[in-house]
Amino acid sequence: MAKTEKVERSPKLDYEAIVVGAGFSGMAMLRKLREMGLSVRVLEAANGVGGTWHWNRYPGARTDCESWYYCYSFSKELLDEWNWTERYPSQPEMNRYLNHVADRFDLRRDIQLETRVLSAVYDDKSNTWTLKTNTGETLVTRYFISAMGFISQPNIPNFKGRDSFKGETYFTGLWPHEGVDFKGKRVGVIGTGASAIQAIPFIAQDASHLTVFQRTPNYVMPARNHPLGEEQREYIKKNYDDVWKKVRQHSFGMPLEVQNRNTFDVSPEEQRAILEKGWQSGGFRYVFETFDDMMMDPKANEVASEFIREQIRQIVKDPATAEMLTPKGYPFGGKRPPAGHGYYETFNRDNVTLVDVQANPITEITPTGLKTTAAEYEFDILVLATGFDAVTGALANVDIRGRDGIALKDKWQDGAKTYLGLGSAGFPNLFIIIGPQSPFANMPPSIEHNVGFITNAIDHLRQNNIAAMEPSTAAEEDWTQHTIDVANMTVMPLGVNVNSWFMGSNIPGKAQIINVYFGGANNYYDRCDLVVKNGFEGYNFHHSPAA
Ligand code: N01
Repeated sequence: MAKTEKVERSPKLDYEAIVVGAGFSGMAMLRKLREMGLSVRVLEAANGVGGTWHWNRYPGARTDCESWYYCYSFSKELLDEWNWTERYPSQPEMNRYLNHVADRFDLRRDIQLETRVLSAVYDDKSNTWTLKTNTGETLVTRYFISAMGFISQPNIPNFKGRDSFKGETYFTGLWPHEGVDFKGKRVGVIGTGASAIQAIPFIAQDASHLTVFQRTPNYVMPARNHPLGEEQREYIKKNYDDVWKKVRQHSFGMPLEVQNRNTFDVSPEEQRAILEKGWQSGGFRYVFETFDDMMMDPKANEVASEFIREQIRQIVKDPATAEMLTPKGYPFGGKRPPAGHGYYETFNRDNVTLVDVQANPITEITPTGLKTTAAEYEFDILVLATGFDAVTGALANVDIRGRDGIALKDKWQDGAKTYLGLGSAGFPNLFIIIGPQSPFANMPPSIEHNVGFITNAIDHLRQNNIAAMEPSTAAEEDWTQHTIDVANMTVMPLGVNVNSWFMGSNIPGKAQIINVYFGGANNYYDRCDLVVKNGFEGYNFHHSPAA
């Protein structure tokens, strides 16, 4: 019965839904759409599932959210049977987990690997999307769902002589599966963002010499990783209901205790003691279990920033190196703060040199290394840890054309415009999981929430025999303005001058505007839930006949 109905409603469709990407988002979406009885295909450019955790295999790669909430919550059985081994799981462990999910829920049969989507074009008459792939396929679908990830489009700067280096070159986000042997090698690393900060201590252990080329010093919080014992694991498993309840209520999607305390509520001595406790607890606890105004009030932020600067001066023995590693002129949080594992300590090693390429920029890559305006450096291996065209980059890399042939890339030239990060006016039935202007928070809960919203939206269309939906221009403008307004209440936009991907300013020529929502993941979820409850207010519906 259902089969006949499907054929009548969708005679020209290859699949009712096509999901692009088989990481956390794509797999969660596939599972839900299958549950609804839709025909679904997931197209994935990589040769395996896992998204970020498939690609980013550089040494030291691991999460900086704690394992017990950086995971899916949808299946109690999965939560019970999976045993996290560390506070912050390593890339191999995350990749094993996501592959386990693919097997456990029999997802692989609908996932097509090594297939990159090149274009997606909307047809107004049939309300369908036509996708073309690098494998030569043309596929027609009704619902086009981007699960391409928040931070997935590599940024490899166009250095003069970029391809002239005769040694080995690796980009952190496209790391070879067989690994890289640094033993006895002279290594150069360009970049000191989260990827480099994780990789540098590991590379330093093996390299004969490591030269780190730093443009902007980062504020690096100590992660303080540790193995998880059986007792702690069992405790977490028993308390999962409480974990997810707290996650849902937290502005960054983490089950951490809100302190209800501001920096200047307490004396300078108490400030120090509280910051010290956060610093010792490690990772994002320094932000979320200390002072609530740290990311809002520039003066409060300066107290937290200065505390970190003091730690750097204490850890790094050479004063000149410590000074070079010390971030100045922008607030903690102005760039996305990374969590380190012995990062600053690595600069006490004899085989590690830090080079300031802010003062003396890189002028070219040479056959033997690179040149800056001040000196020439030689190495055997060059590691580019130069980041990503985050949030909008993966979408811009596909030629997406909506109604009237308008390209998404062109529409977003002056900055992304979305409604709730989930879609954009003029692009009916394009649903984006963790799109631009969605919360910057612990990703898996946001992904599951977005997947739930999209599932509800598609269900609404099918139940009401509606061909397509898209955000209204008014709703999109409101949301875009709201993301700007809330960001302006925080210190994050102050990172615009130090190449922050939050602001698009790490990519030359990209619009410099806040790319993410800082109004709280919890508030965002409430808002989305209300939109669903109110019959998808803010959306326009197309009642034209289905293809
Ligand atoms: O990238 P980045 P990333 N000349 O953009 C430098 C997530 N993540 O891959 O700061 C010289 O942070 C650039 O210098 P500057 C996380 O959200 C999470 O490290 O622009 N240098 C910078 O130092 C993170 O924020 C984890 O002045 C150049 C570096 O390259 C996001 O991914 C782990 C340059 C790029 O740093 C991106 O992190 C890893 C040039 N022309 C990543 N161009 C977890 O722990 C760029 N740089 C979960």
